[in-house]
Amino acid sequence: MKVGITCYPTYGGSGIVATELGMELAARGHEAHFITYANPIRLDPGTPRIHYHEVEVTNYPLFQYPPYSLALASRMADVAESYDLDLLHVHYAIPHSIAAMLARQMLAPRRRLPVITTLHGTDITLVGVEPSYFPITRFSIEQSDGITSISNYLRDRTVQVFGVRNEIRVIHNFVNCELYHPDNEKKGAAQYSPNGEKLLLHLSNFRPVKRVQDCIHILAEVRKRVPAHLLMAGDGPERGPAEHLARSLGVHDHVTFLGKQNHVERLIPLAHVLLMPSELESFGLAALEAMACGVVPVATRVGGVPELITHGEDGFLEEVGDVAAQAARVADLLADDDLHYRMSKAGRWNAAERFCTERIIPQYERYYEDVLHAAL
Ligand code: GMT
Repeated sequence: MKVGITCYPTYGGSGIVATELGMELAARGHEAHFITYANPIRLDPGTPRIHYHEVEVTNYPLFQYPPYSLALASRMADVAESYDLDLLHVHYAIPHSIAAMLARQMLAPRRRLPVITTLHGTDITLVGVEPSYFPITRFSIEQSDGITSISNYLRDRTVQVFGVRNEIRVIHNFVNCELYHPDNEKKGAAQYSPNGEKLLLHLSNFRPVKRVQDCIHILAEVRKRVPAHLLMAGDGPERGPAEHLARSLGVHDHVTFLGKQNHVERLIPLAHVLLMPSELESFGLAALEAMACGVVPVATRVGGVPELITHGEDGFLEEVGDVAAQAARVADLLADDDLHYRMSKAGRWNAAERFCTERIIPQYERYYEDVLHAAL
């Protein structure tokens, strides 16, 4: 199959899923054509059967806002025609889905071009419910030839909020378990904690929904019981306030802000525990990547997270904002090697058995077939 993929190419779960999906499809013999404004961060464009088509947005003094969606639609139509794409698979509803529909319409006199939209989370729970985007988000869901969502939670929420009637196929996030695997020796950890403190890790785009400052409070609480060092990987608007908080709580020497990371598969296995104190997560890709690496997640009981983490078995789930409870779980894990070992093994098993690429990618392939046949 020849699949056109559009996503946000910078850091963020939806772009990561789209990029890794394209790479996996290419590895399975399909052609993946990325149509984006920049090379997606985890994409190696030198890979066989991976193509990258940049969207250039020409500006003009008349435009207060450069019309990216129109440039994207034009490029999608052009690439679909030139490379004879079978379908467009867009990640994140706004504006990718609408641009894809315009491309579909542009080609309609000559050929079919089915559009599949994957809903990731904030496109529904935050952006989509904004009054200015609500009607067009609903329209994009209703008019897509196929819709997938990354959790049962997100599917149910979409139906409830938008009242849409078309089928939404749930295809969970996935992880490449060969690339993401445990490192029991954790030798590389010494560069961050020369005194041997165990590492906690937070990995996100530092948006308010991630409650990044909770990580700093958790570290401060944990350190009252057990020595620990916190790695903060990623960047975004909440980084400055988190750095400030670390200084005011007197723990700044025990936190390293790493900024955006290109090879998280090398970083994650160095940690013992992943902190994911989010206000909402439709799934929680970072927790899945951590579990594949044998790192135990301490997270919040929100959204689709319970579809991934079983409380007390392969991670802990606490209430949003309950920093004391989350810190107590972290301290228990750091202080009790047997507990950590059991949960780490269970997490790796869960990731490999239920969410590895071999299980999930065929679900996308089957869905593409279903949509292509339905479109005939
Ligand atoms: O929250 C992020 O990391 C960004 C966001 C996105 O759309 O880029 O992530 C969402 O998609 C991820 C991949 O499908 C999910 O694992 C995240 O749970 C989801 N984030 C939220 O729902 C807040």
